[in-house]
Amino acid sequence: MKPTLFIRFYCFVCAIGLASIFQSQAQPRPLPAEQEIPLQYGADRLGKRQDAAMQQFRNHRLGAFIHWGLYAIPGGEWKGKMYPGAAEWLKSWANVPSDEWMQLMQQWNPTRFDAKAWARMARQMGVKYVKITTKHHEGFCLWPSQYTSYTVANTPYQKDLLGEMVKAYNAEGIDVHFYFSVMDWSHPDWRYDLKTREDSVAFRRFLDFTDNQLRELATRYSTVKDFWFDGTWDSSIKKNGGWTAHVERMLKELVPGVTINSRLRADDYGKRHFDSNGHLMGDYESGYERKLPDPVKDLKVTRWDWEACMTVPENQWGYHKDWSLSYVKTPMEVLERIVHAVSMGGNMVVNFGPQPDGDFRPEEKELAASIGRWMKQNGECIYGCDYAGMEKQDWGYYTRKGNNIYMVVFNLPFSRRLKVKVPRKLRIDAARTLDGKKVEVTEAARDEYIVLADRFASEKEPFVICLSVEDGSADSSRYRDALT
Ligand code: FHN
Repeated sequence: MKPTLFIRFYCFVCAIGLASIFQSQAQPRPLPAEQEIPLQYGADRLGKRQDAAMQQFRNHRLGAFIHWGLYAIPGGEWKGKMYPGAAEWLKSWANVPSDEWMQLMQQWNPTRFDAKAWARMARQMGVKYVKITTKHHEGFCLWPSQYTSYTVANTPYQKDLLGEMVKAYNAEGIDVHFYFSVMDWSHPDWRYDLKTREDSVAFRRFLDFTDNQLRELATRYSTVKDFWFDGTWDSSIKKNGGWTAHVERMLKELVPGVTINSRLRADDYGKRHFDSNGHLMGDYESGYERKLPDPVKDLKVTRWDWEACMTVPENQWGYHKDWSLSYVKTPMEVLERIVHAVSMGGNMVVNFGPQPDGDFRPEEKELAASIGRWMKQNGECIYGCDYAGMEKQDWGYYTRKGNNIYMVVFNLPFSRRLKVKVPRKLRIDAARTLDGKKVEVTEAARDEYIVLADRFASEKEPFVICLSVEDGSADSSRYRDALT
């Protein structure tokens, strides 16, 4: 091998090796252009998508997740035993065979389901989009799919739940996103890996079935704005990077402007989310599940669009009867995660697991109402906002929209003086509350201001101060660095 070829090959092997070690963190640095390897199924684009549909996705910032399926019926309990793991995985925890699990369909009759009430609750919470589990790993479809009998049409309820939801959310001005699990425990052709020729043949049938279901969803519900894939981590999918690229293309042809999460994709080498050259596949990174970037160290996330999702108990997506089995976040903790995500240029999706009767548990209703009250007053610092480019301070988070920088204060110091360090050449002209009352701000040192938060001393919830800023030539001649 020629030395240059050898170096390129060596770099490639290192890149693949490192990539697989850090696979789950999924945030590699792109390789220098000259070291990139040719890929057939790598990223379709470099950098963020800039069209109107993507801009809308980004501006929304706050969404809700709905995990609803047969697993809501047992709610974490099988044959008298309570399983503390995620309720939507109960079939797997309790080793229930698929045909036995699917008997639950005979009990699926959510008589208290009221799509309009669900949509009102979402609007009052201030979410701009809702992600609905059209089909979770168990394989039960909330729409009357013609490609399987495991659908809502064959339950006592019969009606197209997904259709009702799409209509009701859209009527409230809320976008609908479709969660879709590729892994389908109910399908005889699903495979975790492809070890034999028979596996490959069966799995090809499975991929055709999945194509049909996706085409069906995209055409039956044409106002869908996003497909959010899950259950794509197994070797069988990683060996079918070409299929994942095809699905993204197919959906984009069927639904102009649709957005697709990074979880769908695998490249030619089975590398997921980011291809072997370090470029994001899909439209936004979707690896932040029940976790967030480090607010100080992980600023690389501001280079691509991303969306995080989180549960309210530690790890329950579907309805679980017993929330006392793990820590349950308070509304203010949930709020802090929402603000944190926006401060890092991401979206946040808060999960709800409706009861089998179609109503929400009281804790979820209370959570939606508290977040909604706060968003009504303070949504200006969330919607359409982005990473502010400011040094993080202990009192909370910054977000930014144009010349407004928002300070979202979660920890008021005893001094009530909030330090604001600005990048060189950024000047703060004024500070105000969101309802327009002046807040005192003083230039305290070079590139540093103090905002006096006296008037907020009695606040019981996080509060917001808006700084009007100007980029340009800050006059720092009054302050000079110490000569040491
Ligand atoms: O296994 C699922 C889980 O049940 C849930 O749907 C979450 C939502 O992001 N996704 C999977 C795990 O990554």
